[in-house]
Amino acid sequence: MPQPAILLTGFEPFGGESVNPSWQVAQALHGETLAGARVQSLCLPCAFGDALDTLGAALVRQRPGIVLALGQAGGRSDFSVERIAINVDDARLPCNAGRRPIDEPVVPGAPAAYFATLPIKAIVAALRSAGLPASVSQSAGTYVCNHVFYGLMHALRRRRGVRAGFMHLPLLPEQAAARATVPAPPSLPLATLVQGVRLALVTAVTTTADLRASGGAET
Ligand code: PCA
Repeated sequence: MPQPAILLTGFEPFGGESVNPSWQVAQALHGETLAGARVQSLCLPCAFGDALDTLGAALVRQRPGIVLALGQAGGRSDFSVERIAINVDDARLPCNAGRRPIDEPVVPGAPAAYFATLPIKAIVAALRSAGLPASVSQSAGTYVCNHVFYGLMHALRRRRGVRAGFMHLPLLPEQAAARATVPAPPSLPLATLVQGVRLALVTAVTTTADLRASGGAET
């Protein structure tokens, strides 16, 4: 039986960078068929509001069965599988459209948070078994990535059977090398990022009940 399509999103560069690993990875996987499910990739603007307009149109047009949104997380060292999206925008940097919301809801009047509906524990376990560093993350921040993650989960709240989530990725080595910080921030090569996201998607397609394994943290 053919599997429902996968919508895989990445972001355009932001914060003065010329690349964003999330879009590099999504682009590399566009058109692949994983465990019977075809991947369709989409680049989102790194802009409050506009990103959700672009994503919302794709959800209507493509009717995916699985959605994985990807984003860059400078400073993180592993595949960071997000557990929860929160209903707040609080930007330290202006987004690419120059917007800098402070303590505004993503969706006024909507719930404080939504949980990812992808099997996050199974994804972390699959990546680790393949020798790739991964963990559950308890916060996707309060910038455009969390905004997209929250808006995605809100848009899908009544779509039974459609599962979605968010994964943050470390920088690419060339981005880390160009940063002025000492030591340079952690990074993973593009081929490794592509391998990990591919495995995460295969796991999402083939796992319906998540693993019961600890993915917690004390802080
Ligand atoms: N990372 C940013 C926004 C776009 C991206 O790739 C974030 O973590 O919010």
